[in-house]
Formats: sequence, C-alpha cells, structure tokens
Amino acid sequence: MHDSTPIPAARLVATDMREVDAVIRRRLTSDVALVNQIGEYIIGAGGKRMRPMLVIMFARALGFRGAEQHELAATVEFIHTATLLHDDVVDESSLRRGRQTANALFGNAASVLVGDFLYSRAFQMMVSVNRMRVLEVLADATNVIAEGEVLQLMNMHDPDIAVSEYLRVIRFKTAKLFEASARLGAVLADASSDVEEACAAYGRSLGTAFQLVDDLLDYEGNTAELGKNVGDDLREGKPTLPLLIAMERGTAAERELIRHAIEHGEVARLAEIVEIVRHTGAIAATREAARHEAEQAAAQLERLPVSEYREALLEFCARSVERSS
Ligand code: GRG
Repeated sequence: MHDSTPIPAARLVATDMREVDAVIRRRLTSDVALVNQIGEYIIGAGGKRMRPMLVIMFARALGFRGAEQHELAATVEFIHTATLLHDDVVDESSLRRGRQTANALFGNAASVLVGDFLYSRAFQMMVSVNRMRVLEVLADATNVIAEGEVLQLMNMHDPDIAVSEYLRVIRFKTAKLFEASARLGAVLADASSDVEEACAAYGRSLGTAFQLVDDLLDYEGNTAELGKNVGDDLREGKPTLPLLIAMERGTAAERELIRHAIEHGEVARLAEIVEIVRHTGAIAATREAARHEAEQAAAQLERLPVSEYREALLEFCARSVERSS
C-alpha cells in the first residue's frame, strides 16, 4: 500500500547535510591552532543547522542538483556561527548549545577574532560559487544583521519601545539570514524573480516566528533543554514581546515591576516576572504571533511545485512554533 506520510525534513536531507558537514569540516581548518580549537569547539557543539537546511530544501524543491548548494549551506552556517560568537561577547553570555560559551572559556578577544575568521572564510566560500547574485544576497544580509544588532543595542533598557520597533529588530538580526538562506536556494536554481521573492518571504516569516519563540522560551523554557540560560534577555534589559505584552495587560504595580527590571537589567525578581508574563497571557500571545508568522511562511509555499521538499518546508513552519529548544 502507498504510504503518504511525509518524510521528516531531517531524514529527507540527511545525505545532503552529511555533505554540508564535510564542507564545514574542510573549510574550518586553519594553520592557526587557536582558530581550529575554537572553531571546532563551537561548530562541534552542533546546533540545529536550520539555515543550511533551508538552502538545501529550497534548492532541491526547485530542482537544483549541484555541489554549490552544500558550499552555500556551509557558508550560511559559518555566518550564523560568527554572529553567535560575537553576540555572546556582546551579551556576556555564559552558556550556549549546552556548553560554556567560547567567550567564557577562551576569552572575549579570541571569540571575536575567531568570529572574524569564520565571517571572512564565509566570504571566501561564497566567492568560490562564482555568482554575483549570491554575493549580493549575502553582502546585503550580513550588513542588515549588523544593523539589527546595533538597533537592539539602542533599544536596550528601554521599556517604551513600540512593538513595531521590536519587530524591526528581529527582522534584521534573525529573520534576514533565514531570508537569505531560502533566497539562495532559489538563486542557485535560477528561479523566476516571483518565486525567488516567495522563497525570501518564507524565510523572513519563518525567521520572525523563530525569534518570537526564542524570546518566549527565555521566560517559559528551561535551561537544560534550551542549552542556554533562561532569563538572559531580562538580565540584559532586552524589551522583548512577552514583556511588552505583559506591561500592556498587567496591573500598574506589575507594569512598574517589569519597567524597573528592563531599565536596570534586574533579575532578582525574575520568578515574579515570569509569573506575570504567564498569567497575563503574554506567553500565549507571543506564541500566537509566531503562529501567525509561520502561517504566512506556509502560504508562500503555494508558489513552489509539489514535492516532498515542499512538504518538509511546511513541516518546518509548524515545528518552529511548537519547539521547546
Ligand atoms: C558577524 C555579520 C556579523 C554580525 C555581528 C552579533 C551580531 C552582529 C549579530 C547577532 C545576531 C544574532 C545572534 C541573532 C540571534 C539569532 C538566533 C535566534 C540565534 C540562535 O539560533 P539557533 O537557535 O542556534 O538556530 P543553533 O545553536 O541551533 O545553531
């Protein structure tokens, strides 16, 4: 009997992802021992590899067959890893992917510099694909990511930012690389500009949903499952959507407690704040906003031919909303 159960995304792209890992290993090497050590430390810790999977799944969904997809999938993972190394220094984080952060173990200078190595290695890799459009997509994306991080810095400790401003930051700092990854699959496959824009819109919405869930897990999740410390966002004074909604819905006293915590990066009353975020329904409302974004991503898939890759991309939308790590 024909089994119509979709193949889970991870199994569908397993062979491609093994090839991506081989490219990552090959491209990670340097004659400088500390580069190898820190590169191996952070990349070896794993990660979900979502962005490389997007490159592969869109390239495959649009009929592309060729080695460039593995090179570009590894490229976006290097850019992602460079941003994590830099971000953990900026945020003074101590836990990532269930391990001590590279900055905690090797120091800030080494972390930033190996981030620079990965970022510049990514540029060598994208050049090797020999397509101007690929360079354009990734040059624009990395520039916007950096802007997003600066915008976020400007919003730090400000409980009065508008939701639209918060959304702008996450479109820049997180969704842009998802968008670029999806777009690259379309670029490789020489898709029409309409289809390329649909792929990019999918990535943008999925990335936004992904960050919304990331932000709610900082209040709802647990450290062991997440592999990073819960409450970090509040410690840094980040006014994320769960807090903005809780302030809007809470009593005057609750609002004042959250305002003070954002302004001072104060986590002494984190348990109370988590409780306010929960009982005002701010967690549920944030997940609902993520669900709405994921639905918008899913709608873009109508522009792609029916395939098991398209099914897997649909499954990604649901998983990004329901995830707990
Ligand atoms: C080097 C281009 C460049 C810019 C530096 C620091 C910085 C500017 C940008 C940081 C942007 C950033 C860290 C956004 C958050 C993205 C995010 C949700 C990271 C976690 O992604 P996961 O969960 O990580 O996919 P894993 O561990 O699964 O790979």
